[in-house]
Amino acid sequence: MMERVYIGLGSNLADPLEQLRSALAALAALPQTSLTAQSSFYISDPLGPADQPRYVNAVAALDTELPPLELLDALQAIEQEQGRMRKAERWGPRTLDLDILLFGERQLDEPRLTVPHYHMHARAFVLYPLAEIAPQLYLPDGRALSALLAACPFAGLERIDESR
Ligand code: ROI
Repeated sequence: MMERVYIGLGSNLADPLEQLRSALAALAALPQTSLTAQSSFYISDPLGPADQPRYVNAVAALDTELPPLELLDALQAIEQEQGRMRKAERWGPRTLDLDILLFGERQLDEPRLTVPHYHMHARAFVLYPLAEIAPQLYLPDGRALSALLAACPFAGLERIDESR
């Protein structure tokens, strides 16, 4: 069975734009999976400790036949291959985060994986890129993405215009 999955990408270390570009290429190369859409890149103020660089964030859509935990393993392998380093500090800087935001209509609550991603509902750096590629989306609990967006200011966010 093919399912539509949305992945949040984020980086604020070691050339974040390049981190995201190579992560997207790695997502496109996953087995039993196709990359069907990618948002623009956005520069975002750090959520968490303020004494860290700004992030680059984006959202990608995949169609995949991989089950959730196999996809999670594959995403973690990409994070590791791109030299993921994470400081001990909670909510500190990272070279690459790949988060499963939504997995079809599923609601999962497992030790390794909670879907929908618990923090997605109020994060501008997730909701605005997601809306770019899936403006009509509804979450599994029936909430419209447009309603979440209306409650989430476009603050601390800057879309990178790559056509300039
Ligand atoms: N802040 C921003 N702006 N973007 C992120 O991707 C991000 N990721 C995180 C924390 C540290 C919470 N802050 C972030 O994991």
